[in-house]
Amino acid sequence: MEKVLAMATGLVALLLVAGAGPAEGAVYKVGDSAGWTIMGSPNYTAWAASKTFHVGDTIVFEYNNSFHNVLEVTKAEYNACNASSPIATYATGNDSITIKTKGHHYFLCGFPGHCTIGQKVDIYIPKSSSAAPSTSPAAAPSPSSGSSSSSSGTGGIPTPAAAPRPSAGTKPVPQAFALVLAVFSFVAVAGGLVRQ
Ligand SMILES: *[C@@H]1O[C@H](CO)[C@@H](O)[C@H](O)[C@H]1NC(C)=O
Ligand SMILES: *[C@@H]1O[C@H](CO)[C@@H](O)[C@H](O)[C@H]1NC(C)=O
Ligand SMILES: *[C@@H]1O[C@H](CO)[C@@H](O)[C@H](O)[C@H]1NC(C)=O
Ligand SMILES: *[C@@H]1O[C@H](CO)[C@@H](O)[C@H](O)[C@H]1NC(C)=O
Ligand SMILES: [Cu+2]
Repeated sequence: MEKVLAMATGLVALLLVAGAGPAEGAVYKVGDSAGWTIMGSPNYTAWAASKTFHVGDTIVFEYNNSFHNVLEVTKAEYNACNASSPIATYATGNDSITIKTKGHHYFLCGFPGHCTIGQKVDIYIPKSSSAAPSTSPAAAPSPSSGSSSSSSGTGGIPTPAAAPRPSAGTKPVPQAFALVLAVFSFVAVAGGLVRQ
């Protein structure tokens, strides 16, 4: 009986690991159809305000890299349109950037004059975003969450991980949980076989 439970748990856990793929973050093209440009003077502040970003979402900058680039900068540099010492530089013309932390993420075009006339965007994820998980998805798995996973695993019923949330930020947690569960279950099965 214990063996069957453990095997069933392991199967569920493996399905969760395999099925965690589709629950990825949303992808937003900056400026939507306009892309990353100064043509038509898109209002990127208004564009960003129309979205609700979450940790794990990806923003895509599409542009002709003969005329534009993407620089991640500090708040002060963003406000001043100062492109002299960016945190990161992107220049492929098709740059996908996954937002891994809460707070502000400031981007501007480093071509002369472009930022000043509005080619800048602040991707902001409120600290209060996705209040459900108490542990930050961006943080490394903590020892406490690991032990709670294995102790709940003794019951053989994977309750919390069974309902994947739409929010991408929670993805790594159930995936890690399911992996722990799978390993635990197979160990349990192996142990049961030895005892028989
Ligand atoms: C862009 O949109 C924001 C938010 O809607 C607004 O406050 C701002 O005045 C707009 N900027 C321009 C240049 O129209
Ligand atoms: C960028 O613009 C230049 C000049 O208009 C053009 O020759 C080039 O093909 C464009 N590149 C892309 C990738 O669209
Ligand atoms: C731009 O930023 C750099 C580095 O933060 C700083 O040294 C420089 O004085 C700034 N330039 C202007 C015009 O504010
Ligand atoms: C940008 O890259 C994505 C995938 O990485 C691709 O689907 C898309 O067609 C690309 N866009 C351009 C304009 O190359
Ligand atoms: Cu530009």
